[in-house]
This record gives sequence, structure tokens and C-alpha cells, in this order.
Amino acid sequence: MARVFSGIQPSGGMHLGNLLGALRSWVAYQHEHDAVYCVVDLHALTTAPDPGELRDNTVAAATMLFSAGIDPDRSTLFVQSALSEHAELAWMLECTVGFGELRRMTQFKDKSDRSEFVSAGLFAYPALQASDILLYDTDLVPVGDDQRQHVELCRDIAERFNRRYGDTFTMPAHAIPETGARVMDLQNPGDKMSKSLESSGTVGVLEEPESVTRKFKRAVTDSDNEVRYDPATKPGVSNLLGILASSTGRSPRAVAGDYTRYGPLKADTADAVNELLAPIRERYAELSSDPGEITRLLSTGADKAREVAAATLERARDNAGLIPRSPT
Ligand code: AQP
Repeated sequence: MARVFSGIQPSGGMHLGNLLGALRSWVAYQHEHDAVYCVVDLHALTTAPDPGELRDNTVAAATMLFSAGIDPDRSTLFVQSALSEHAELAWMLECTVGFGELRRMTQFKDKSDRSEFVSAGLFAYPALQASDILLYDTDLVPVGDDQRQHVELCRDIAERFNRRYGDTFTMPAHAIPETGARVMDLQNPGDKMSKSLESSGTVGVLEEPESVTRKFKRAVTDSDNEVRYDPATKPGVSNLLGILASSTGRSPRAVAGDYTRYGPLKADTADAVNELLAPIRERYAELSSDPGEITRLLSTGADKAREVAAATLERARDNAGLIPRSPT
């Protein structure tokens, strides 16, 4: 069975972009793939979150994944920092990736432009992400479009390591959904919807239905009053069409054919999103009453993940010439 791996940062409330771009395909993959998913708390440290908030957000992120449909009997779900293998392999990969390659990452450019303090960890983030992926002999990485460049760099890193030290890592490929891969902010449709940008154009997965409806009603469109899917010249309208299409399993161009005015498009998109979010919200309320059960499931997931990660790390260490930790 092909293996799928992906991760999500516990950096605050999950939003519609995370759900449509990533989580929904994670849920679908677990039925026919060996699925390994991770709450990547070490990645969140790159922007120095408050320790209490990080702790709460980590359990909340896991609760959200289970609420969205990740089944602990089908998928392995764990917290990144529970396995020291991730940080250890990341160092070996930092020694494999070039400074110039990391400097070209658009996410680093965006985030460093917005930050007063830019940590070395934020710069090296793609090496840690490559470690996450490569430790699990991953075939497919389901992500949103913003992660395309990082997964491509992960392939380059794996190829260089394999060339330098012999066959060590499986070559992963990204799996980016046809619709929902880049959900844009409803107020600034030139920016992707994001957890860290404080914007009233971000729709939270746990947001109340009335608030979701209000946000869609106020979504920025344009003044030419023509419903057409064209992200370059009509970003706001195309974003609504993309969200409605992704929420209802259709294509944005087919959806566009149903509308001549913006008002009904906004109302139907809000309804489709509320329908999608309702069962997740309900399940979240149930599961969050028992955080002990969530941490127990995460610990079982970590034990399963460690079996694969430890073997890959050992192979990488041995191939790179690091001597065994204890004599055999
Ligand atoms: N707007 C988006 N549209 C589609 N997919 C998205 N993803 C994120 N934003 C969108 C996908 O969600 C997965 C998890 O993302 P992440 O939390 O690991 O980090 P991120 O990409 O940095 O997401 P955010 O919400 O924008 O967080 P911040 O604001 O902290 O940077 C990934 O597969 C991502 O592609």
C-alpha cells in the first residue's frame, strides 16, 4: 500500500483553507493508503508562540483532525515533538540543502517580511519538513498549493542525499487537490486564507454559522457584476466559485454557469460551507470534553510512527557514516 504523509501546524484555529486544501484529502486517503499524519509543533516554535497556547493548540489541532474524520484505526496520528527522530534527521538534511535553495522559498520571504524577529528555524523550516516526510518512506504528500515549493525542495534534498550516501530515501510526490488547493482570504482575495494573518476574511472551521454567513455576505468581489471563473482578473468571485465547487464536489466553471448575480452566489456558498462545517463542529464539541482520550490516541500514534521513523533514521545515519549509538 502506498504511504501518505502530511502535517499541520498547531498555530491557532483551523480555517476553511486548511480543510479544503488538506484535511479533506487526508480523510479520503486513509481508506486506500497507509496514512501517517502529524501535528507539527516543532514547526510552530519557529515563530515563538506562547508555551501555554502552543500546548492547548496542539491538543486542539489533534481534536480537530479526529473531528474532521481522521480515524485512529485507519491512520497514524501523532505529535511531531514526541519523536526525537524528526529533529535529528532535520540536522542531517540541513547539511544537505543549500543556503541559496532555502533563501528562494516564497513562504520564508512572506513570513520573514511580516516578522520583527526572523529565527534561523524559520529559515531552515523546509529541512525539518523534509525530515517529517522522508522518515516515513512517503510516496504522496497531500498539501495545499502553498506547500508545492517545499515538497519539491524535499525531493531535491532526498535526491542529493541518495546521490551522496547511497539509496536511503523514498522519493515523495505532492498531491494537490484540483479544487480548494488555494483558498483565498474573503476580504483580500489576493492573499491566501491564513491562520496567522488576523483578518475578517478568514473562516474558522469552528465558527458559528451566522458569522460564516456574514463573512460570505461581506466578501470582496468586483464591480462588473459578471459571474465568471477567472482567478487572475476576478479573484474575489473566483474564490467564491472555488469554495462552492470544492464544498459540493463540482468544478468552479460548472458552478459559475448556475449564477448571474453575486448575491445568490454568496448565499449559496455560505450555506454549502455551513453544511460542511456543521458535523465537524458537533464532533469537536463531543471530543473536546475528553482531552485525556485525545492524548492517549496521540501516544498510541507516536508508538506506531516511531517503528518506521527509527528504522529510516538508522539507515540515514549509517549511510552518512555516523557510528551506531550502542555497539552491536
Ligand atoms: N488558504 C489555503 N488554501 C488551501 N490550503 C491551505 N493550507 C493552508 N492554507 C491554505 C494547507 O493546510 C495545510 C496545513 O497548513 P499549515 O498549518 O501547516 O501551515 P500553513 O500552510 O502555513 O497554513 P496557514 O493557515 O497559512 O498557517 P500560518 O498562517 O501559520 O502560516 C497545508 O497542507 C497547507 O498547504
